[in-house]
Amino acid sequence: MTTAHEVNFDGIVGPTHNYAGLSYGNIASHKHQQSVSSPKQAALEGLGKMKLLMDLGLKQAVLPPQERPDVAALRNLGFQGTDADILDHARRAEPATLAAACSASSMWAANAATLSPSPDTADAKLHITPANLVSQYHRSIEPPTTATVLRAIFSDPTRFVHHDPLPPCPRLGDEGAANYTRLCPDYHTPGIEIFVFGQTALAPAAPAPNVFPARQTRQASHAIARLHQLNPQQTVFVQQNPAAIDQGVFHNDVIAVGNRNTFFYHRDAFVDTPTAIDEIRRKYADTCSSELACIEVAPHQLSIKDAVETYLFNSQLVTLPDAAQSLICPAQCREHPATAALLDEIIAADNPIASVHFVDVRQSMKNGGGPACLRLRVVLTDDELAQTHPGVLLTEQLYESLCNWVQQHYRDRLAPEELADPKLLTESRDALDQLTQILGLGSIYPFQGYRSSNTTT
Ligand code: SUG
Repeated sequence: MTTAHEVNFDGIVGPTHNYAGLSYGNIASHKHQQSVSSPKQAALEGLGKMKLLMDLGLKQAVLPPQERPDVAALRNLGFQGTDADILDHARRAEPATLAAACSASSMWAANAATLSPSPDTADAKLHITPANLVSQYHRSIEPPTTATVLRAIFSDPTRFVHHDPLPPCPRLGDEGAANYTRLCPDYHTPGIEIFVFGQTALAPAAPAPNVFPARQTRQASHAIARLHQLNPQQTVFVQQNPAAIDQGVFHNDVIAVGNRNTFFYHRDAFVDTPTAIDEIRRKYADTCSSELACIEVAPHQLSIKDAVETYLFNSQLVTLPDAAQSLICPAQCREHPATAALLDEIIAADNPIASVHFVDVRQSMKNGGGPACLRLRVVLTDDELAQTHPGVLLTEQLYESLCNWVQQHYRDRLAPEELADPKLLTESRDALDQLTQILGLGSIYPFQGYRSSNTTT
């Protein structure tokens, strides 16, 4: 019999992790702009979370960070000279552009792509579409390398279908699996796929003055569902509540999470939550011949503001080897009395969530990225897993190598004014060069193709 697994692919935090306040609508990013970061601590926190999941008996994998500073992106904006000149010119002319070219934002792998697993697609293949991430410049430069990495990891064309990112325009803004949830009785059986978007139909008109524009459009969500050959009876499109977006819910995974037969969400997550939940329940029952467990949090139990502050819904909801489900929560949830009390209630109640594990990913949280943001879920059958590049699958040995690699290459602290330091560029490239060897991925970075006359000496 076919079995399938959910494999969490976590983005490794890159050596230039910093706080630049780049993300409009992301409260944590705004609040911490210009503070000093610790790339080393951030990367070790991320690896610590991956190790916890591996130790819990789950399948865990890694995605390499992108090449940053992205000198080629700065060159495309007209900055000229050697790499060191370009960094210096950008620093003086447009520090925010320099910071964007240095962002380690690919760590938030939930935004890397949308993947529809083979039990759901008409051709029974796994479909992959990298997100175009057009809404924020610093993220819009991620898709080419994301596509290269995903193609290197899932290289078998008989099992994996790679689509190009959607055309990069605001009407088709796509932020990947952060706005997507799959529910199913078991990973290898057909499930329903929920796409959450943030704008009204045809004309994404100017938002009201106090409302942040959403980052995922209805048109983008529909396009992905068509490309992935999903059955409309197994697909649900839901609109995010603009008032929640306005309070910092810039992706749906800040206010809802689902796994297998369980959907955990805030009552104010969607425009018309009762109707959305009715459709989700009905399509789940029709597709899966069983009942969905819905765990709804009401505003009096937890306000949207507190949900955004603690990132409760940005927990990972996972199925442990004994079939019980567990929430992997940010440590902030334990430190916030109302959220901690709510978690106690959820564990005690009659629902599939049986336990909670807390993880400390503070460096990422300060940029608005919790445990769920850091991972891209990929459902793979045994056969597909066997065809996946093995070098990225986490083992004890790989974990040790990656920790040593971070210790060797990453800075303890990085201040905003250090981003133009040509030594940071050299250090980062050296680190990434070594990482591709550790992961056995071959050359995937632009600098590995043209590291010659133009590089800093
Ligand atoms: O896109 N933060 C990311 C956080 C992404 C969170 N992902 C999910 N919710 N799935 C973003 O807003 C901040 C970078 C800075 O300000 O330096 C940033 O890009």
